Amino acid sequence: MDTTSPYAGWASKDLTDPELAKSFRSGDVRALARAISLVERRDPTVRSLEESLRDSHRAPDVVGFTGAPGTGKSTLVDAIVSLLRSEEQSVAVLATDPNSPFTGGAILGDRIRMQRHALDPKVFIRSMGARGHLGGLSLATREAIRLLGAFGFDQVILETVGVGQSELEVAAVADTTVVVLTPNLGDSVQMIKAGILEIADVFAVNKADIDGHGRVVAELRTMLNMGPKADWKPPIVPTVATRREGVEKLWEAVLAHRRHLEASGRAAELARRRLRDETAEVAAELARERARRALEEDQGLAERLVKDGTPYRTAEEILRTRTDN
Ligand SMILES: Nc1nc2c(ncn2[C@@H]2O[C@H](COP(=O)(O)OP(=O)(O)O)[C@@H](O)[C@H]2O)c(=O)[nH]1
Ligand SMILES: [Mg+2]
Repeated sequence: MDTTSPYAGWASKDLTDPELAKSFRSGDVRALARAISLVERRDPTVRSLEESLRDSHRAPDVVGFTGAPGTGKSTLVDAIVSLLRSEEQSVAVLATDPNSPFTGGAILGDRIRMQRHALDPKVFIRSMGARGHLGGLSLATREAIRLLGAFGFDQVILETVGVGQSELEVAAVADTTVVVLTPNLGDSVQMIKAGILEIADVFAVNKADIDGHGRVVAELRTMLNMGPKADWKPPIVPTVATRREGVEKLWEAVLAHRRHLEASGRAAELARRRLRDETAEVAAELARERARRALEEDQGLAERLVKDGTPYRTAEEILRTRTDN
């Protein structure tokens, strides 16, 4: 069990919300939802919550679904949720939309589609938006995943909306990334442009009930064969999400990739690197906050900065001399 915390070592102010931690521990899903909102807002309360949840830290398995809008990601995820529930596994779905300033209620269509699971306490579905934080979504997503693990979820599924740099960042949070394509050639062109093919551990070629499906699979195979030899060759799984066809095979492929990560030692390496990256991001966030506050509170410092025009020196001075956060 890894209890390393990106906030460890930072003096935390008295921001504890014991009620929240208590409800969270008792398995109150509203406490979980609230904690995720705090994470999204970058609210410092999360730090004390993290401290009080240290002993229940548990890293869940994370699989990400990415691909152009309309390829059937939500339908596939919904089918996988059903599959996991039939195995008595608990599952949380985080739908992330880097372009959406809205949270909680965003991606309404997806929420409606997955409503069949709405009354199941072992299923948690939640969307997260970026709220204008550059890179903030992947940080918030990582923290949300940690909360979901502490809450006790076995599996976490990420669904990203759209294709772009921020989707890649979010996908990098997952242990296994499933790229969803369809017989629509436009999708694959978009994917290639966005560099999304490279991040695929598994391909789902969805809408196998539509013409042109075989051609996309063949193209993909050719493309993969042209790439450098790697120790993992992404399997290509045809699916018809609406009829739940191929979904078990798809999940099998995800599990096979997980076993590969474990067997090759990559899983542990990835976990370690992620925690380090996250800690660096959190440190940057805290330092930025500290600098902003110092320049607001210390007029002398702010004046000197304007007079000398030395942001580096001033930043270093702030980091050296101020210890608050
Ligand atoms: N024909 C066909 N339609 C599908 C399939 N999977 C999903 N769809 C439809 O494609 C549309 C977009 O699906 P959705 O899951 O919302 O895609 P997302 O935007 O990638 O999450 C919906 O109307 C689905 O019913 C499939 O396998 N075959
Ligand atoms: Mg969707």
